[in-house]
Formats: sequence, structure tokens, C-alpha cells
Amino acid sequence: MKKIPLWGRPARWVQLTLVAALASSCLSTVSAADFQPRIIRFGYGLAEDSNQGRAVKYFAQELNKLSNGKLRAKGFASASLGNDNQMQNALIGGAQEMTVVSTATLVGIDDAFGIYDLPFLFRTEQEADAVLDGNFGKKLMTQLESKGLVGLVYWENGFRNLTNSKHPINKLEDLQGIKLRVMQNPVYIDMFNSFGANAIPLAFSELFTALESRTVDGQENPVNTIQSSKFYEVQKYLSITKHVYSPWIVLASKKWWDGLSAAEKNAIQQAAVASRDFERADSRDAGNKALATLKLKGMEVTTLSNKELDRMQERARPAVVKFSANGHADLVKELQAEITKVRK
Ligand code: KDG
Repeated sequence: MKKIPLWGRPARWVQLTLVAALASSCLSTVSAADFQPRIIRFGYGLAEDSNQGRAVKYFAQELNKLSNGKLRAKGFASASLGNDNQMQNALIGGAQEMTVVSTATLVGIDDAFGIYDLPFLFRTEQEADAVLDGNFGKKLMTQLESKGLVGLVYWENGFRNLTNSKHPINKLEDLQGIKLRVMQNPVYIDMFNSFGANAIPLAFSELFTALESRTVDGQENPVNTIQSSKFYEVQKYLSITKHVYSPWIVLASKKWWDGLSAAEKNAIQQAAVASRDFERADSRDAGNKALATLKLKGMEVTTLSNKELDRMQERARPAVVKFSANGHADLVKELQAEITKVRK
């Protein structure tokens, strides 16, 4: 029988055993020492049964898995922790850990975020994904850190359309005198006033009541939001304009974030990226079905012609020039160059 030198078999077997023991002890050391049990209050403005709510749930499940159950995100829907601006301030103060808000509501903290509200910027979701997830979108996110916020990923709110309770909107002139709720953001106010509407800035959390009481005649949002917020109950007319592609941004409190371990930050970032991909797919799938549902709910749907959309774009030009002139000329040029690049 062939003599196997003692150093041969035991050494290899011992090596494999040692490696396995070391690996498992390293993993258990990392998971034990580097994940503290934490509850993460994740506030958001839409209903629990919405694309936003489903994505928060998905994020929480992913993070639970990645942290062996130690990092537990709890979703708080329907602005129960406050509206977008109130939640941004709660994060800055360290009173809340996470939120997802419209980038349009960040202009009070960093007015450069108004750039995403310029009309007719993106033509497709794919263009938006490429720019938002690329250097341009990341650069804007990094600027938030000096304000006490950590930008993790962008989600999709979607292309925005008009609804109102007065009459169908088929051309610019139909907007004349319509009291239109807009997000609290100068680009939207200037844009819709230039269309002849009476732009009324209002937090999303107050919108349904304002529509129901006829304080405002109309509003503008993606079809997913129109459906999940049940605006069809108080709005008769839907006009497809896709005048702005609206991102959401997932934020963490920097005060809280700086106290996390590298492993915890990595797990949260991984879960955020996974939730971004889930949310975009879910939003697009739901968006394709929402229009049929809104018609079934009794909304009268019209689609503005390219000629009318060109007129809207021309009429909104002063709003774009004004934003540019407010210290953002280079940023606007940079974004337009990025879009041209991805369009090729
Ligand atoms: O928390 C609600 C926000 O996501 C809100 O900004 C959504 O598009 C929106 C709007 O019209 O306010």
C-alpha cells in the first residue's frame, strides 16, 4: 500500500478545516460586531398600497436579509411622519433615519435640485435612469451631504400628467384660469403660470382635501400616483402631457449615517440599489395598467398633440431661462450634454 507521507493528507485536510473555521468565525465576527440591532423609521408620502409603499417594503425585506435581521426598516406611509419638507428636516436633525421624497421638494435645501423639474428634459425612462444613476445624478446627491442628508438612490415617480375637475385640457388655452396645485418649487410655479394657469404650491399631504373641497381645480402627477391616491374620485379629466419626468430620492440622515459601521452602510446601500431596480420595474408595470384603471374609474382621458406640447415647451422657456440665470447655467448645460450622450 502506498505510504502517504504524514504531512500530505493531514496537512491538506487540516488546511481545509482551518479555512472553513476561519471563514465562519470571520463571518460570525462581522455579523455580531458590525450589525447592531436598529429600528429605521422610513417615512414616505404616498399610500402603503402604492409604488412608493411597495418599494419601501422591498427595501426593508432586503435589508433584513442582508443584516441577519438586525437592521429593521419600518415604513410610515401617507406622510404620517410629516410631508416631504418636514421629513427632510427631521433627517437633518437626526429625529428620523430615512425617507423617500420628490427631488422637487429639496429646492429649499439645495435649489440645484430644481433642474430635474425643467419641462420636457427626458423623453424616456431609460434616459432618466442613465443620467440619474450616472455621474451627474451622483454629483447632485453628494452635494446634499453638507446639508445633513445622504442620498442613496433615485426611484421613479414618473412622467407627470394633468388632471382637473373643470373641463378637458386639449390645448394651452384650456389651462387659462385653472387653479392648479403644484409642488412647492419655483420652476413649477413659473412654468404653470406661464401656461396661463393659477399655480398654487401645496404639500402633497394636503392635495386630496384641496381637490375635494375645490380649493384647487387640478394638479399634475404620474398616473400611478393619480390612481394610488384615488384622485379619480375628485378629478374628472386627465390630460396626458408627460411634461416633466419626476424622480424620487431615497435619503438617510447624515447624523445617523455617520454612526453606522461600514458593514451596516454597505448593507443599506445594497438594499437601496436592489429597491431602486425593483421600484422602477414595478412603477413601469403598474403605470402601463393605471391608465386603463383610471378610465374604468370614470376619468375622461385626452392626449395633447405634439404641436400643443411644442407650444407648452416654448411657453415654458422663460422658466428654464430664469432657473439657468439663478447660478445654474453650467449645470443646465452639463445635464443637456449628458442627455445628448445617452440619446446617441
Ligand atoms: O411624499 C410625496 C412626494 O413623493 C410627492 O412629492 C409626490 O410628485 C409628488 C407631488 O406631486 O407632490
